[in-house]
Amino acid sequence: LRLSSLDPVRMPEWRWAPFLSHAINALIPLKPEPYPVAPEFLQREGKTGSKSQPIKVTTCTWACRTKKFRQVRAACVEAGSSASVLNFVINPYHTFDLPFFGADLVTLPSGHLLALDLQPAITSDERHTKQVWERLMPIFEQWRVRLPEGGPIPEEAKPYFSPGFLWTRLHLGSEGNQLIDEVIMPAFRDYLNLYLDLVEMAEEVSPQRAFKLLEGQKRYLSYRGKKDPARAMLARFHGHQWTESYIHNVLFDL
Ligand code: DBV
Repeated sequence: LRLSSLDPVRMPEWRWAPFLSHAINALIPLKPEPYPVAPEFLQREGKTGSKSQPIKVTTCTWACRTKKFRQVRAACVEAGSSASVLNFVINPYHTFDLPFFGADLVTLPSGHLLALDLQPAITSDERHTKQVWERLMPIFEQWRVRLPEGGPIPEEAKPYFSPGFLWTRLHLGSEGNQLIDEVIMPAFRDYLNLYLDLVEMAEEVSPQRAFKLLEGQKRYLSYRGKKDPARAMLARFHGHQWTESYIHNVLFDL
């Protein structure tokens, strides 16, 4: 039983544990404090599969806040051969001109879906994107050449991505696992290092600017909540009511 959002996520067999551990360790110098998460969302058990071969599902939430982060949260799903997911988002306070850090690491029976990005809160605004993208692009170029293209993403989603959106689909098995170790893990570290460096340098903006950033953050999170690709899966595992409340009151809660 998890009592606080800072308690370690304990899920044996969970594919993405090394990624969350890395991120938590990288956050320690920022003195993370617990982020309030209601107990029914800290840890939830469910079942999938068939009557004769049920599969146990666990969904856990790890979350914190820091001086510059309104909310850092990880949605962690472990459902054996059915699914293993880490969806990790860093939400900065809107008083800093910072993008979101977003990672979606998804293993399904059909393969791995892997997404990594520093996503803008406001688009078509050089002050918000220029220094981020200048430093992100070389990192993106370094890793994307080693990965197959993930394929098209919806047109309406494009404003919410950066040009450094790393997005791939990999097969299950040893080849995919090797790419996860040799490309996805170091790319995750690089994206997070860059992000934490941008955060360290960030200074508070004017109230006018902060208002604009807040509007942009709300638009982004409302889009993510409305279009959450995990909605159907979570509803199957844990029911519609719990899922809607989890999406709107925990995952995308601004
Ligand atoms: N995605 C979430 C949350 C998840 C989650 C909160 C709790 O935003 C998981 C879990 N993503 C998840 C699952 C799927 C995807 C797919 C389970 C598979 C859905 C399915 O096939 O049934 C990146 N994630 C996707 C897709 C994209 C992203 C483009 C494919 C969508 C599709 O094919 O319709 N999600 C997207 C993105 C970020 C992100 C860019 C941030 C970097 O979190």
